[in-house]
Amino acid sequence: MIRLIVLLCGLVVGVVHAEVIVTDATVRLLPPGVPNTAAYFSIQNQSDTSQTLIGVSADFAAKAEIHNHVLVDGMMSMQQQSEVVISPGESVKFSSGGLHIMLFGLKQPLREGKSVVFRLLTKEGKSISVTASVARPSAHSHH
Ligand SMILES: [Cu+2]
Repeated sequence: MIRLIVLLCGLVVGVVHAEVIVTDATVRLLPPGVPNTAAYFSIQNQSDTSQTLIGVSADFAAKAEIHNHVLVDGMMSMQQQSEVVISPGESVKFSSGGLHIMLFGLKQPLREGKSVVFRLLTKEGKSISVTASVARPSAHSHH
């Protein structure tokens, strides 16, 4: 339904179209008292130039960072990423076990079915507002 509305608005506006599109945004619901969580989404660069994610801002958390899972000496660990380049026409998926947005110090408990808003910042000067729905992790997901 949301996509349909966006599509209709696009038709009305005509020439204007979003250059960077974020879809399927979710924030992982964790048991009460767990202060940190992660956000996942797909991001598509429909512009003619590379877009470089360099940061996140989230009012509902004390700190937000771009993270990736990396293998170090046979152990999976998380590392903050200073930038994630998305080439023209390319899509990048942020998902469990890979790239993700790390949210530290939630200021209030997340509620299933609600949504939260954060902003992705790019080196090119874009600030992309993302509305993410709070969802339980699926059975096979791990951080
Ligand atoms: Cu992380």
